[in-house]
Amino acid sequence: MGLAATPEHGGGNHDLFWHTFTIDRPHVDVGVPIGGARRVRVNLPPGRYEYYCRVPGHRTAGMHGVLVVS
Ligand SMILES: [Cu+2]
Repeated sequence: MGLAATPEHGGGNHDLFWHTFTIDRPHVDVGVPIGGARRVRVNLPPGRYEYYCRVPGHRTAGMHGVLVVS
């Protein structure tokens, strides 16, 4: 199945720093520049995938979540 996910916490990146949309397994790692947005298409089997921003400090600041594919 196809799944389109927009990285960076739901919209364009309006912060003063870049972010990433990262999943460890399977490996997904998309950088989101300042003022930009990226769209990534990945094929994932049903399950739960933890995603996060790998910029130091961002994950602990709350930039993470769970992607559920059904
Ligand atoms: Cu971030």
